[in-house]
Amino acid sequence: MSFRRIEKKLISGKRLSPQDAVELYRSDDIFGLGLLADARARELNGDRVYFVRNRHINPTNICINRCRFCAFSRSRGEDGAYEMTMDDIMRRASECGPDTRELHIVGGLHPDWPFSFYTDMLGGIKSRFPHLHIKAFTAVEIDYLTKLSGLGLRKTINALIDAGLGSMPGGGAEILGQGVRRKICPEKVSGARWIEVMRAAHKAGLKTNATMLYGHVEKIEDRVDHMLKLRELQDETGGFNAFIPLAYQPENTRMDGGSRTSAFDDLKTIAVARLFLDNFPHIKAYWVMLGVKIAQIALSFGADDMDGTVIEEKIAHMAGGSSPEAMEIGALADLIRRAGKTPVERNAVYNPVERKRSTTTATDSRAYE
Ligand code: V47
Ligand code: SF4
Repeated sequence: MSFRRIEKKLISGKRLSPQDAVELYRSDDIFGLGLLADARARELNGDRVYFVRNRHINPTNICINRCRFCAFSRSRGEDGAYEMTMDDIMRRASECGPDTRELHIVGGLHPDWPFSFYTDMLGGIKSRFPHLHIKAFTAVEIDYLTKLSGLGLRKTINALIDAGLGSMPGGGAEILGQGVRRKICPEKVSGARWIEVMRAAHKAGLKTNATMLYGHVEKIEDRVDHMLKLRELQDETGGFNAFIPLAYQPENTRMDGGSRTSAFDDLKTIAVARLFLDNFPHIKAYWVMLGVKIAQIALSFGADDMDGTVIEEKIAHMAGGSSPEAMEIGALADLIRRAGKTPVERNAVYNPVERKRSTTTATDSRAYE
């Protein structure tokens, strides 16, 4: 394949076509691809790499969908099924220090919890811990909450915003094409519905992310088609903050076989995403799924965000993920610095956090020390 042709296209500001993206994926010139993607990331974000002090809460793993790739979910009454009480959730929120910026809350589609459980949870957290930004509910959960509330999509989203929802994570997207979805998550809402929910969320003023679960049964063309659907919605709404490729973790799932993704595939996916998703401000190297070392290398392949401290990650770890369950803030900043980039602590919606340098009023919103 000719990198020159694609390079020329990029230099002249032309968009990559889906065929270009497939071609880039098929190339084994990982260095050439990395250079192109890193140059693009630098145009957008300089040498800055973002991270956030956050904490995950997964209120329940009981889920009516039981996606085949998901080792986290259980049916009601099954071994390992759990549901947190409101007190359990509040205790976890209360454990966040004053510098924590974001709570990331996602869980299973519980068969019995009413809509009021979710609004009470948001309201309870916001009234006790107003400094915490709540990034919660995948588009799949929002679709389910719409059924529980009976209010329709727009009003359900507005009710959640009124209760304290600040933004939405990007989960549940998997591969948006229906052929793959039928094989890996037949009970889940369609890719078209996922897009519809995200469109409604963006129109209601919420920023969201978008993920892609890769490395299972999908083909390269399915990945590119997935990214094309995201790029088209982003052209329309501008509501996406970050694209997050999620490397499939194959253990304890209900899919036959499957192996871990290769480092080559992980880095190519980050790089192709950076080049093809030209309207996404950020590409996240999610260290939980990639492993810390590949996530660090991904910073030279177009990624400009490392997510955060995370704390109590369950979804990847129940599927055999071997990365740590949390990262210290200093260790994250150090990883970024050692990759030759500048660590920038951000809040949930990518504004740099102003940190006091000393007891004086001087602040430095860029370099993390
Ligand atoms: O929706 C489930 C995926 C997602 C497996 O938006 C799996 O900032 C790999 O979306 N192997 C939840 N992936 C996680 C998620 C996320 C994580 C971090 C940050 C953000 C963000 C979003 O995890 C699910 C599903 O797509 N998942 N099982 C598995 N075995
Ligand atoms: Fe349920 Fe989400 Fe797991 Fe699917 S991926 S089974 S919707 S928790």
